[in-house]
Amino acid sequence: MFYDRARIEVRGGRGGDGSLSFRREKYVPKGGPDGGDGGNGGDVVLVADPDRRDLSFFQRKRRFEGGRGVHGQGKNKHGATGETVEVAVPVGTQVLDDEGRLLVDLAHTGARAVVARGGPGGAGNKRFARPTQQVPRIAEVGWPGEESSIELRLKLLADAALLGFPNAGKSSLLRRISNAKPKVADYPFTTISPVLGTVDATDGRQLTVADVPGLLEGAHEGVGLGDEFLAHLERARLLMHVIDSTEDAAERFATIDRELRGYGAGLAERPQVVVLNKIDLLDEPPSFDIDDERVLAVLPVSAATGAGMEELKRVLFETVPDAPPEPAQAEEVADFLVYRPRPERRRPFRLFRTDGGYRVRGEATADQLRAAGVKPGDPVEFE
Ligand SMILES: Nc1nc2c(ncn2[C@@H]2O[C@H](COP(=O)(O)OP(=O)(O)OP(=O)(O)O)[C@@H](O)[C@H]2O)c(=O)[nH]1
Ligand SMILES: [Mg+2]
Repeated sequence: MFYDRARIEVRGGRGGDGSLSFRREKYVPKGGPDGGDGGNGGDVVLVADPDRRDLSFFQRKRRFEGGRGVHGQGKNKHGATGETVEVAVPVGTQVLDDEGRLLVDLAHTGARAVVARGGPGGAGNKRFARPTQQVPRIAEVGWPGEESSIELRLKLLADAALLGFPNAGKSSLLRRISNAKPKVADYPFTTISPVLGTVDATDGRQLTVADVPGLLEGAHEGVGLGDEFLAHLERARLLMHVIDSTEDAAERFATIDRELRGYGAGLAERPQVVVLNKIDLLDEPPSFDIDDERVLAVLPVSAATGAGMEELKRVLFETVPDAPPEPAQAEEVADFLVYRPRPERRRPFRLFRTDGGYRVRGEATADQLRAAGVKPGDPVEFE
């Protein structure tokens, strides 16, 4: 089973607490405050990994949490930052927030996106020393990390994609030209999830081709297996439109073309190769005259006998447009399609640990205090 969607929960690590400590040295009767700061919590980062094929991993694991920041200690020792948790996702994964808005597109190998930042560490009591308060008996508690529920969606990254009516012979063709072995049968919708195959040229070049479930009239509105699979075509630079040549090819071409236009996202402008399959069933070569600048070639073939396969491969390598160049620092950047400023990370209130309990500066509700680590029954004092 191929999974192209997943919903996961991510949470940044909690910041470490600041330390409440006083210097103790021989011959120094009253040492000053020396509590160090807590370390920041670790982030959760998605990384586009070419070895991941789909999102099935997230069927088993749905929660990811950054490492906790280490508490500060006496002698001004600051706590270490919590561990960054890297989560591998397939190249081509898009990240959406819980309202379905696109946040990030991890379209290149090595692209990274922080999806939950760790919470800031708390300040140690040394920072609260003032001329008027030389014995600060408070240290700040570390802050919880960001938390959110995000949706992952995978769009296949194939150089070319096969599309057409059910039963046209798309899977049979992919079996012929690539290393993939999708199921073939004489009923519609044999293929119910996309399959990727690699095609090798004699000179060592390689291309990936996607076999996408069959489309019907109205697919862009959800008819048949619907528009989810049209989304997988979005990233293919060449469309290979497969038509059963025993059918009315012009009519089939026009129907599928309407679906591409209806779906939008530039599919109707994509260059195409029309593949007239099943010529072994015809007495005469198929005729399909088309004057359309998107159609770069019309190829009569038979996936059953293998006729026309070498020509099909040759044309494929000739016509697939070059991939757009990878960004110079692919390891560093995710493609942020939508810029949205992060919510302000100022703490709504400050929470301190005291000798016996907590002290709150600012306004805080009971829920907020619980989220910040205060347990029911802990003594809390408001400033
Ligand atoms: N005679 C003949 N039959 C073919 C040819 N190509 C495919 N078929 C048959 O057509 C039927 C459908 O083939 P598939 O490859 O499963 O078609 P598909 O387009 O992947 O179909 P869906 O996955 O249902 O969309 C099968 O019975 C194939 O054996 C061909 O060139 N000649
Ligand atoms: Mg199929």
